[in-house]
Amino acid sequence: MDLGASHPLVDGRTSDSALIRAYRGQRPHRRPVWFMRQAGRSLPEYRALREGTDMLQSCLIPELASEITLQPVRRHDVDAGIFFSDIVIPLKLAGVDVDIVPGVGPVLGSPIRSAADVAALPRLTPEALEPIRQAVGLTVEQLGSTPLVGFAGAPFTLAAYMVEGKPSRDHLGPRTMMHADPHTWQALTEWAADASGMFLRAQLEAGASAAQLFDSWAGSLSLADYRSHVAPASRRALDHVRGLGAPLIHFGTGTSELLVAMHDVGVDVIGVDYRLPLDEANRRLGGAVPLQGNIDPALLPAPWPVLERHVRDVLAAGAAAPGHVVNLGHGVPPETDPAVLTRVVELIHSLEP
Ligand code: 1CP
Repeated sequence: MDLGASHPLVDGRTSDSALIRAYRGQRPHRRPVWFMRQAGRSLPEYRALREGTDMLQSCLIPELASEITLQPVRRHDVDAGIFFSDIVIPLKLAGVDVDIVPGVGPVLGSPIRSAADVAALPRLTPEALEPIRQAVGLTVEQLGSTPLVGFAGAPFTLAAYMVEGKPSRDHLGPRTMMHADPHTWQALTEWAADASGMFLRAQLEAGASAAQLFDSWAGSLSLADYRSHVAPASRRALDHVRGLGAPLIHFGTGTSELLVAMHDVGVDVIGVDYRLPLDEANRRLGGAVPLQGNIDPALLPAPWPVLERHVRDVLAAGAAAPGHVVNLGHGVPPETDPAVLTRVVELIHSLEP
């Protein structure tokens, strides 16, 4: 299965963009930049548009999701849009009782604790993903030569919410389950892999030019647990979109010790959080992997000269890698002044690539 002839990567709209060239390990005319969580609460126009519509509902109204995706691209002149959605959308579309509670995050009506709970999970169907395809289609029409990055949650991060039933700090529930009841754990992560894989595939087929797998909470795992109990499911999620020709990015936080294992599941690009300088990440990956990252979000409110020095340091460290896409080391904090993000983009675009 290939992307169709009218796909932006195939018809040439995005294939030569700075973003796609850097993801492919080249050095384009400017250092491309986008920000995780660039759409969302840091933007007044987002808050105005979302007024009165709950989070998951707004992801499923194609016109709304598309407009929210476009807002930061217009405002900041970033080199990519990130599709406005959420990692729990495939669960919602499968029929799982999940909601995003304001100020908390994803909450499940019935957490998954047993083999019977996993067996009772409803299956996601391709038809249920129609609002996602529509939203992506509307968005890429407007984006022109700016690529859209699609995304999904990795099976561990999704399973962490499903077992705990809500956000948690140490993810003890899922980390217990993978050892205490490995069969149930495997069935759960395979379910999550297929849901996320189908969600990724729907976005790529509808016009996204790259896809990022977020394993945001993988940093709570040991390397041994990651390799035995998590990596196989992440590989399975990506198997749904392998060979389409779109660059695949893998990102997590606190994953400095996992970078090689995260690359080994079969991705093109590694996203690095703010804890590890990019030259060291590049060294750990054998100098062979394009990198994305890793401006520390904590420095966004710092005085401009402090932030500017840090951004220049990130660019210098990223010059060591075969390709570098600038991003934050995690998402944009909601209280960020959007004018600062615009200024960071201007700075990066003004510097030698
Ligand atoms: O009311 C609101 O505005 C809700 C806040 C919000 C938003 C804007 C949530 C709830 N999700 C989103 C959108 C979203 N989520 C995007 C698209 C927007 C963009 O990036 O510009 C993306 C890529 C995500 C992905 C996501 N959701 C991740 C992985 C990325 C990361 O930040 O690590 C995770 C872990 C989630 C779960 C989630 N959804 C929402 C919240 C507050 C959380 C985190 C909860 C927790 O701390 O566990």
